[in-house]
Parts: sequence; C-alpha cells; structure tokens
Amino acid sequence: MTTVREAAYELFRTHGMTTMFGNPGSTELPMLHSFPDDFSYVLGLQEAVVVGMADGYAQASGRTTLVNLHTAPGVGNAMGAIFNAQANKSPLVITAGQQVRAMMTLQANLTNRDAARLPHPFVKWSYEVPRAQDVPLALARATHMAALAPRGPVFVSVPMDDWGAEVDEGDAKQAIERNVTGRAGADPEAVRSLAARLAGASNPALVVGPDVDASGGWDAAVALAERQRLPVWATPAPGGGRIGFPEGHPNFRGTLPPAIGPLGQMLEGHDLVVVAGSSVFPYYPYIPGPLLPDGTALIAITSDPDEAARAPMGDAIVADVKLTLEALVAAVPESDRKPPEPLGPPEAPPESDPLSPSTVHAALAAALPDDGIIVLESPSSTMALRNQLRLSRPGSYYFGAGGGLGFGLAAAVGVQLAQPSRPVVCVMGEGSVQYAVTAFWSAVAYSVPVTFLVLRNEEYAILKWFADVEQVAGAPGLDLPALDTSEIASGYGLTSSRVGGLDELRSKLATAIPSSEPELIEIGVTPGMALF
Ligand SMILES: Cc1ncc(C[n+]2csc(CCOP(=O)(O)OP(=O)(O)O)c2C)c(N)n1
Repeated sequence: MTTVREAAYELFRTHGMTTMFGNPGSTELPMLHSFPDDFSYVLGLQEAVVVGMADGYAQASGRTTLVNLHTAPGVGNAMGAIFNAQANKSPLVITAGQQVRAMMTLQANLTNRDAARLPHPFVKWSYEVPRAQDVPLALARATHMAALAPRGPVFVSVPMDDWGAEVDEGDAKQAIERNVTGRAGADPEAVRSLAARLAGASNPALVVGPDVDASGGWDAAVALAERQRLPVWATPAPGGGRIGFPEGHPNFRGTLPPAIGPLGQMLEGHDLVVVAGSSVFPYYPYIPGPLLPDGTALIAITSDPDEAARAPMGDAIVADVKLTLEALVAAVPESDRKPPEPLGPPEAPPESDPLSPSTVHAALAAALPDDGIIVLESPSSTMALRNQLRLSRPGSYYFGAGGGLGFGLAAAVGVQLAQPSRPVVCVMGEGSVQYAVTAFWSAVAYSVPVTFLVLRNEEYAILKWFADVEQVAGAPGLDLPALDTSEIASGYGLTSSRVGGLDELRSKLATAIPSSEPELIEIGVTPGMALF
C-alpha cells in the first residue's frame, strides 16, 4: 500500500511536473504535507497570478505544469487566467482542495459545492474524484488530457482527506507509468495533394501562427518557405500569442491585420494561402469585407479540430503542425518562383517629448540580445512593438492570445523560470500591470530576473481607439491619472525607477536586461495608439 499523496507526487515526478504554482489554503495543506525536496513551489499572492505564471512556464518549457488553487474562491479568482491559458493552449493540471468528504454533503464552510462545473467552459476536462483511491488515476488522466492536442488546462478537485488515504501500490504504478503520445501526423494523401497544389500555384503564401512555435516547427516553416519561395506573414497580433517564423528572414512580410476586410485585402494576388498553426483567423475588431479575395484558396494546418471546424473559409488538415510542415517540405519540389521582396528595416520613429511608444520599442530592439524573450501586454503599442522588433529565435515572444489582461506580468515570471538562461523583457501598459500586480512580489521573492518595461500614458489608450472605431463618444473610465507603477513595485521590493529621456532609457535597459535580479523601468510615453 502507498498513500494517495505519495502516488500523486510520483506521478508528477514521472511526467516532469516538479514545479508547482500555487496559493494555499487550509484545504490544500494536506496535499503539501512533507513537500518533497525535488519539487519546487512557486507562491503567487493571488490566483490569477498563480495561473498566469504557470501559463508562461508551461508555454516556455513545453511541459505540462501543475497548479494548486484554494477550493471555490481560488478557482473563481483564477477564472480569467484559466480563460487565457485555454486560448494560449497551455497544458495545465489545475488541482483544488475540497472539504473533507464527511462534510461535503452538509456543505461545511469551504465546500466547493459544484466543483467540476465551476471552471467550465475554460477547461478541457473537469472532475471531482468519487473515491480517494481514484485520485492517482484521475491525476494521470488529467496529465494526459492537458498534453494532448489541443493542449489546455484541466481541473481536478480533491477532498482534503484523500491525500492521506491508502491506495494499492500496483494499481497506482500502472497509472503512474502510462505514457501517452499524441503527435499525430497528417493523412499522407492530404499532404501529397497540398504539395501538388503548392507546386502548381502561381503565387502562394504562408501564414504562420503560434502553434508553429509550440510544436517546434520553426525549421520546417523556414524550409518550406525557402523551398517554395513563399512570402510569409505572421497571423494577426491579437490572437497570435507566439511567433513561428524568424522576423528577420528575407521571406518575412510582417503581421497580418486582425480585421476581416483588411486581412482579406492583404492576401490579394495570392492564389493559394497555407496557414500553419493558427486559427483562421483571430479577428478583432469587426471590419467587414470579403474573407478572401476572389481566386484565393486557403488551407489551414492545425492540431486543433475545433479550429479546423469553425473556420469560415478554406480547407483544413488536422494534424501536428511540425510533422505536417516537415512532410510538406519533403513532398514539394524546389520552386523557381521569384523570391519574395524583403520587408526592409523598421520605420524610424519620429522624435517626441515624451517619447512615443515606437521610440521606446526601437530602443528596446537595439538593447535586446538575440536570445532575448519578449512578453507583451501593452495594448495600444502591440503593433508598434511587432513592427520595431525582428525576433528571430523560437520561443522569443509570448502574448495573451485570449485578450484577458493579467497574463503578461504573471506569465513573464513563469517564462523566465522556464528559461533561466535567456533574458526576459516584459513590456506592459501601466493599466495592464494592475491585473496581475502581485506578480512583482513573486519575481522578487524567487529572484526571477525579468526586466519590466512599463509604458505610462495615463490612459486606457486602446479603449479610446476602440471608442472611435465603435463611434462611441463620452465613455467614462478611460483615463488613468497618477498611477505610479514604480512606487507600487517598490512596495513589493522590486528595484524600480522612472526614466525621463531616451539616453536614460537606453542606459537603464543596458544594465537591467543582463542583470541577474528583476528590475522595473517606468517611462512616460505619448498617449494614443502606436502602430509603427
Ligand atoms: C481582464 C480584462 N479586463 C478589461 C479588459 C479591457 N481592456 C483592454 S485593453 C485595456 C486598457 C489597458 O490599459 P494599458 O495597459 O494602460 O494600455 P494602453 O491601452 O494604454 O496601451 C482594457 C481595460 C481586458 N482586456 N481584460
């Protein structure tokens, strides 16, 4: 016999899940009893931050990641972050404590009375274990579910008295040792047909999305683009949470606009568009128009059946993105089409006082080492950053694909924990900081050397832009005067400063980025939307 706790930790160990992100309560303490030395626990001070850190960690490590939340209120606090994790396809096993079985029916304090229903619809699977001895099997199932395509969060509620219960060692071992592999290759006939269409097209193009990065498909995407001389676009920025193609590559053409009409226009002249690792497409806002120009066909490659099924146009191949790109590379001939026009260097931003967000991002581009990682949540300057930086290595960019604020600050801590040897810069709007502000404490407590670059424009700039698009006048609540992020961060123990001009910004970036401690740089910027 062994205990549920011992079996569970052995399961987590076997699957490489030895970093747990959590915020504990009395109902979670039995899980944490005799916490094993080979595990580490990362404390987040609020549950949205716990899940956000785990989301960044899971994406940047590629590993299924363990989260522990405090029964119903902990899960409730985390819901926005669970929504984001699902949009980001982050494989998270989220556990929450529950009252002892003897007091669940009388609904004692802290009973999570409909535990399995609570995190729906943002988890792939949600469960409360009927018997203590089923906990290891349920956690094993959760671990496999989270990792199978499309990856995403799963939830298991465990009554607090289960952890000390005994389970049969042989049964537990069977559950613990199961290995499930889920990278499915494409139907060879579908690959042959797409290869023939590509080879026969007169002006094909490639669009790459986040799952090229998540599946490890950069090299295959580059090989396909080079072999077929394809111009390459990144999928629209709002939903394109990761970058799947080197932005300094001569075939790279930039980021597609996120609205239906303008995106359709960008594809004008292409008779075939292959979309790899993206939904078709992450549109927002609504600017109507033809989905595709006349004469343009589209084929998407996605490991997510739902993404394939819900696309409003084009065909789809449901299979692992990397494996399918590799199969395509092997099946297409070397093309003799004219190579695409290179994009040219980023536009030099105009001088201004205070600095424009574009100037800040140009300074960041100059300071960021080749292996630098950007975690971005600066809504009105997303496009400016994408246009100023040319990130050219896998795993270099994380953006909340779901659009819920609170991802960036927390995720940056998780990304840095997963990639300790690469410098991480977290670029934030000062409004967005507030949704996960306690992540500053975790960065300091665990010496996670993120550089936080906070753009202070004293407003919700993106919402003012949306107000124009939506023809809304006189909306309240769009200004943020006197939100002093460097003072707030200092309160969490973070080394923080406010910089005035470009020289000061450059010198702060030069010391903060390589530093082995976290640091915050706040800079005042011009209000409004920044596109270039
Ligand atoms: C959880 C959540 N609440 C509200 C919003 C709506 N929202 C989108 S952008 C934004 C403003 C962000 O402000 P700031 O970080 O200062 O960036 P700026 O728009 O000024 O660039 C808000 C409130 C959201 N996306 N997510």
